[in-house]
Amino acid sequence: MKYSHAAAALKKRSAVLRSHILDMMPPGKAGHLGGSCSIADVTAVLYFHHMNINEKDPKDPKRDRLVFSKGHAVLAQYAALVEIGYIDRKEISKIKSLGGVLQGHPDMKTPGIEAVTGSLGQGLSVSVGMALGLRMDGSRARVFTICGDGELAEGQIWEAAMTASVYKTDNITAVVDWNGIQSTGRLSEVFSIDRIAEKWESFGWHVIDIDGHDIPSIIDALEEADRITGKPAVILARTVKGKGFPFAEDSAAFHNAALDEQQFKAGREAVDQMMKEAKDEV
Ligand SMILES: Cc1ncc(C[n+]2csc(CCOP(=O)(O)OP(=O)(O)O)c2C)c(N)n1
Repeated sequence: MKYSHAAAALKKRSAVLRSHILDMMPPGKAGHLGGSCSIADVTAVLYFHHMNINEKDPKDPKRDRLVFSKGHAVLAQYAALVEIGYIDRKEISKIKSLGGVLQGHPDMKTPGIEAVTGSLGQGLSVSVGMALGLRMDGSRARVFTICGDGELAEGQIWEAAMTASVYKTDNITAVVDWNGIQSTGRLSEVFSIDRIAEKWESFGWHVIDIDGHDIPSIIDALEEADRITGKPAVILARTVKGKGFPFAEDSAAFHNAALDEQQFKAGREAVDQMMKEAKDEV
């Protein structure tokens, strides 16, 4: 598919994010490759197209907030924060080391990180609180929250979903990274979560169902979510776990794994191919 110039530029951004994610996982160092790559395209559109951010000030009160409720996938967010310039590129190789700015799960010491997450289920509650607080302050800032489909097994997600709906929280948009796999296998085998769209609808949310790797669809979905008033919106982003790295795609094996030398090399080749394709599409 030929993209518009803006969409092609975003495709290139998501290739760069995947490149940084790979660099956070040199051979022998474990990391959450699968869930970071499934959400990389959504992350690129949010930071480099949709959200209002101040590149000079990660704490600008007017900024839109992005919370990774599925905190283990924060590599995608770190990659974007490096590109924005909030985090020094040199921190990439220091990830998960003592004194490093980037830890395995999100911490508010890291510039651009809005909440401590990693214990699944909590980030949506934090985000609803943020959204209500911003509204009370008369702020026009919006809150975006990335949830995993496996994470939807957490009861707290549904308490937050109810709360957002009761309080007509229309300045929050949740994105469910619907890759069909959690840490140990497919949702259908580990803990089946059926009728996801109907669940959100019955909790009072406006539901948008998209291909979570198609940049124009992501752009349109975020714009649709913005237009919804009087209720929160959720984007169900159909994705592929490990997207972009053929050896890791649609597999639970790379949920949190260390690559070997050969896989890392294959990953680098995949990134080079992604960059080339992104250029060809412009
Ligand atoms: C409360 C809690 N229970 C268990 C875990 C361990 N854990 C980390 S990731 C994960 C699976 C998450 O699956 P999903 O939300 O689908 O994430 P994705 O596949 O997109 O990476 C689990 C069970 C955790 N982090 N928090």
